[in-house]
Amino acid sequence: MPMIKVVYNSSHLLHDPEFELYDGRKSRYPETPDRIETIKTWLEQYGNVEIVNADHGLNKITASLHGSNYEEYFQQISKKADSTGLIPSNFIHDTYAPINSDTYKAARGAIDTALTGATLVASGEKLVYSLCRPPGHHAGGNYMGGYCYFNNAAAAANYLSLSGKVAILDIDYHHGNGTQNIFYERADVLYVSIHADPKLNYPYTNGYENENGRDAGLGYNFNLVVAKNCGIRSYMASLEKALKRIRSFKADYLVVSLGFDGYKDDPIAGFGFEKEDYALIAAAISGLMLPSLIVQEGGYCVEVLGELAQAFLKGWHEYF
Ligand code: Q9C
Ligand code: ZN
Repeated sequence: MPMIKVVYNSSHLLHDPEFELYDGRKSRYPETPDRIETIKTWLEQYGNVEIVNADHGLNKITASLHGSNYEEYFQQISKKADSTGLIPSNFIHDTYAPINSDTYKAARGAIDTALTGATLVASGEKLVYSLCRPPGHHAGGNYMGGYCYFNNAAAAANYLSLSGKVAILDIDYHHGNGTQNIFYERADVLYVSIHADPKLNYPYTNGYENENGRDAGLGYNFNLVVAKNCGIRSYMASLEKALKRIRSFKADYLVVSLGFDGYKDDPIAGFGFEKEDYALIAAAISGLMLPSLIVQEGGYCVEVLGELAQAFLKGWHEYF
């Protein structure tokens, strides 16, 4: 395994919601700080990685992605947050984006983590892994939801699009409705996602296979639906279709929205994947031979996340 730069930012620790709300009932919030800590610690011990701290001087780039009102508003309400963490507003899409007093700072750190990774890839690194938390792919141009506040992968892709064509491959269990929303009318950034059926799974409103893009972006959005617990064999068939579309697009850069919620024991999701399956998935993706940024999205079976990340990096073929 070559040495891989892993971008990290400790401000995610500040964002630790007390509970999740669904139908008026409280339950444990699965998107916890130890998710990222366990991946970082595991890779430091068992992976050939160099930990790089996120650069915080990159904030102008968010403004063009979400609009300056969005960031300003988020910063203001973070200051006023009460104990429920739920603030109804135009920007908040569902009850899965609780805001406490440090949420803005943590989310800002996550997007900086992605952007730092993107600057490294733009300057010649072949593979960088941004340990973003909170995750981002459910955050759209003007909404938060699904544990996501700023769209980290979209910010990275948008940055890389200044230097070439960018494909985003989203392999989180859930459809990245926010990423789709941000690039839906663009032809220079291709969004390809493999996810569980939105009729039965979050985000429900998007992720259908007939959503192909609009105007200039028509044909540059590609959704592939697979069944819950489908297993690696049938998943690989969809992954091959996804990779074929990316090859025909002739991308210069790849952004992988990497969720580990396909793991068989994930508490809220699951494609029935074994640990080693992440190495197979990575091997297939690395066959694209593109300079790539991996952006962490979901994955909630905390005790194995380090091993899943290690398997993924080990499976990524060296071509450099
Ligand atoms: N009680 C990501 O994986 N709803 N977000 C789950 C379970 C929200 C997942 C309901 C799922 C959001 C980044
Ligand atoms: Zn997910």
